[in-house]
Amino acid sequence: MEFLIGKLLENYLINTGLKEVVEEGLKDLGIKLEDLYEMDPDPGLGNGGLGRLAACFIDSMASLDIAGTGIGIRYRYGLFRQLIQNGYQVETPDNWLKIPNVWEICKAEDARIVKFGGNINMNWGGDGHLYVELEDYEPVLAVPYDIPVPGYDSERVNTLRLWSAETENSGFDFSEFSKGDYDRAVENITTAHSISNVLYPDDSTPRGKLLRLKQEYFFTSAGLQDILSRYLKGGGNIREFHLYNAIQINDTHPALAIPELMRLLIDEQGLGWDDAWAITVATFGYTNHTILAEALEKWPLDMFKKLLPRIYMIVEEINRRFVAELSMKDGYGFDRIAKMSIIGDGAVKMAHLAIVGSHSVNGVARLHSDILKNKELRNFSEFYPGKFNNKTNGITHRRWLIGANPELAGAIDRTIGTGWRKDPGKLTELEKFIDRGFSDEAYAIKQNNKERLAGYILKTTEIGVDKNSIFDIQVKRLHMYKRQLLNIFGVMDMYNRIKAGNTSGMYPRTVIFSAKAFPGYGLAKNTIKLICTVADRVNSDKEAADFLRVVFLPNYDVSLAERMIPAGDISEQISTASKEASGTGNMKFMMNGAVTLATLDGANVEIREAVGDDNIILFGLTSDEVISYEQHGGYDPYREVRNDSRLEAIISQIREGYFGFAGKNEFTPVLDHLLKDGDPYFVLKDFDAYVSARDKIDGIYSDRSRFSRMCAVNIARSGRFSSDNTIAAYADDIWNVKHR
Ligand code: 26V
Repeated sequence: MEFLIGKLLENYLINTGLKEVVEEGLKDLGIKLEDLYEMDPDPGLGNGGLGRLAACFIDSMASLDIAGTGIGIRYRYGLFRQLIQNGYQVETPDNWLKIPNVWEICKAEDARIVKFGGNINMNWGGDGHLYVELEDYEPVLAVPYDIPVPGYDSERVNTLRLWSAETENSGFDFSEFSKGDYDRAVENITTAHSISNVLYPDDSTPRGKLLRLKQEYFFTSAGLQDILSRYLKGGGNIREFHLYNAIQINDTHPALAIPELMRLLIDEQGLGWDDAWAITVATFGYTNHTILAEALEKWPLDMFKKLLPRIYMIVEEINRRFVAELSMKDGYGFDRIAKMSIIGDGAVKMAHLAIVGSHSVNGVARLHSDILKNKELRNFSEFYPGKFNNKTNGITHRRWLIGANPELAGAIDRTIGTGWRKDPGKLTELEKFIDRGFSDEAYAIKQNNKERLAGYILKTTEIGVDKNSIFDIQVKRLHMYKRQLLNIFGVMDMYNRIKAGNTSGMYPRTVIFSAKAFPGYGLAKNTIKLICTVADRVNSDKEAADFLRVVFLPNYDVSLAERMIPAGDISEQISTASKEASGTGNMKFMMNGAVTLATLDGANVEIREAVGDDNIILFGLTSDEVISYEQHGGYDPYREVRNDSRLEAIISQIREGYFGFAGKNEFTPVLDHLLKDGDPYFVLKDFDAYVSARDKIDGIYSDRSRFSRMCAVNIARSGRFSSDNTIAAYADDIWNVKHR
C-alpha cells in the first residue's frame, strides 16, 4: 500500500548507465543535471521505513533480473508536507501531481472494476457448484498508471503499477444535473475519487476507517484481477497458477488479497474450495513489520460485512475450517483457539488471516523474527512449524551510496575497482585499504558532505553549524518507541553541564533531528515542540555556542535523507529494545560510514555482528530485559528520577519552563507519559547508559584516526545489507524463482 520511491531521474540514469552521457549532452546545452534533479518531484507515497523498503525491493528485483511488479495506489496527495511554525508541526497537503508526472504512463485499457457493498445472489448449478454473484454493488473503476523500474546494468525493466480510483462512464449523473442538483450530479465521482485521494487518512474516526478499508480492497482487488487475467491471457493453466505467480504481502494492508484470490478462483474460474485454497496458500507470503499492538489491523465486523459481503463470507469459511482443524489437534483448547481465530472480539484480525492464508511468514530482522516466532505469534508458529522464517531487511546501494554519496562511490571505485557496484558484497575488499589511505579519504569526503549539509541547515533554519563538530543525527518517524525523547534529554543534560562549566572531555557536537509525527499523535507532536524549544534556547546561548548546536530540519523525506545521511558521523538508533522491527536508516548510515549509537534492537543486532564491538557504540536494556520488565508490570520512574540528580534537574526545568514554553503546562503530555504513565519505553531507565555512551563517543571522535577507521570498517562491511541480498533470499526461499 506504500511505495516511497523518491525522485526518479537520477535513479534512472544510474541504473541505465546513461548518467555520464546525459551529463555531457546537457553540458553542450548549458544545462546542469543537478538543476534537472531539483525539478523532479519526490513522490511521498509512503510513510516511512515500510514504504521505502518496498521501493528498495523493486529496484533490487529489476537489478537481479526477476520479473516482478509493485502494486499500490496512485495517491493524489502523498504524505503531508511538514512545516515547523514556532516549534510546532503544521501539516500542509503534498500536491505532488500539480506538475504532470512525466514518469507515469496511464494504461486505461487495463482498467478494472472493483465492487463495493451490494447483495449476494447464490444458486446451486446443476453441476453441484455454488454460483455466487454480487448485485446492486457500487462499482469503482481502477485505472493503472505504470512507472518503469529499470534494473542496474540489466535488460530488465519492471513496473510499479499504481491504481487510481475513477468512475465508469465518467460517473456524471445527467438527470440530477438537469434537475438542478449540481452537487448530486458529481457525487459518484467525488466518492470514487476519495479512495485514491490521500495516503493513510486518519483512521481514528469511523469514517476514516471505512475509507482505509476501501483503499485496501480497492488496490488488492484491482491488482489480483490484473495478475490473474494476464496469466490466463498468456495461456496459463489456472491449476498451476501458484507455480508461476508469487505474491508477497507487505504487512497486512494487502491481506484482503487472500480472500480475493479465493473469490476469483471459485466464483469466476469455477474451482472447488479445496483446490482454490491449496493454490492460494501456495501463492502468498506474508511479511510482518511490527509487533506494536496498536499497528495490528482489526476491522469491525459490521463494517467489513457491509462493505465486502462476499469477501466476508469467504473469510468466515476460511476461519470455520481453520478453527475446525485446530480443534482436531491435541493441546488446542477453547481459550487457545479463541486467541488464534481470524474472527473474534467483534473484528476480523488481518494478521491471523495473513498467517493462515500464506505458506511463509517472515519478520524483517533476526531479533524481530525470533520475537514473532517465540513470543507474539507463538501459537501460530507451533501449529505451523516451518512456515515462519526471517528475511533481514536491506537497502539499495544504488540510491543510498552511488546516488546519495557520489564522492564516496568514486573513492571506492579508485580503491577496489567498480565490481562492488554490481556485487556490493565486494565492498569487503576495502578492508585491506583502510589503513592505506581509504579511511582518510572517506573522512575528507564526509567533511565535504557535512559542509554541504551545513549550508542547507543555514539556508532552511538560519542556524550556523560547524562542520568540525560531531554531526549526530536522528532521522525517522517521530514515535515514542524510537525515543527522540531520550536524545533530547541527553542534549539537555549536555547543556546543563556546559552551564555548570563542566566541559572537560566534551567534544563540540551538532545534534540534528528530522521527523514527521502522525497528525493525530499528540505526544509525538509534543516531543517535536520540546526539541524545538530546547534548540531555541541552546542556539541562542553564546555560552553553549562552542560546544552544542541543536537543529530540527522540517519535512523529512527521501530527498532530505539523501542529503543528511552522507553527512552523519553518529547514527542514532536508540529505540527501546524489542520495539523496532528492523530499522533501515541504520543500514543507510552504516553504508555511508557513520558509527551507530545503538540499543540491541532490530537490525542493529546484525550490524553489531558485522562490524564487531569495536566499531559500534552500544548501550541500554536488552530486549530480554525490556520484555521481562513488561511482564512484571514495568518499573518505577519516580524512583529513577529521585536517584539521579541530572534527571531531577531536567524534569523540573521542563516543568518550570526553563527552556521556554508558549503556555503553562506546555509539556504536561510528555512529562505525564514519563512519570504517571510509567515511562513505557524506558527513557529514564536508559538515560544514564545513554549519556555514558555519548561521552564515550567524544573520546573516540577526538582520536581522528581511530574514528575514521571505525567509519571505514562500517562502509567495508555494509554490503551484506544490500537489498539485493534480501531479495535473493526471498527469491530462493519463498518465491522459488531464479535470479542473477
Ligand atoms: C500501520 C498503520 C495502521 C493505522 C494507520 C497507519 C499505519 C501506518 C503503518 C502501519 C504499519 C507500521 C509497520 C511499519 O512501518 N514497520 C516498519 O517497517 C520497516 C520495514 O520493515 C522496519 O524497518 C521498521 O523497523 C518498522 O517499524
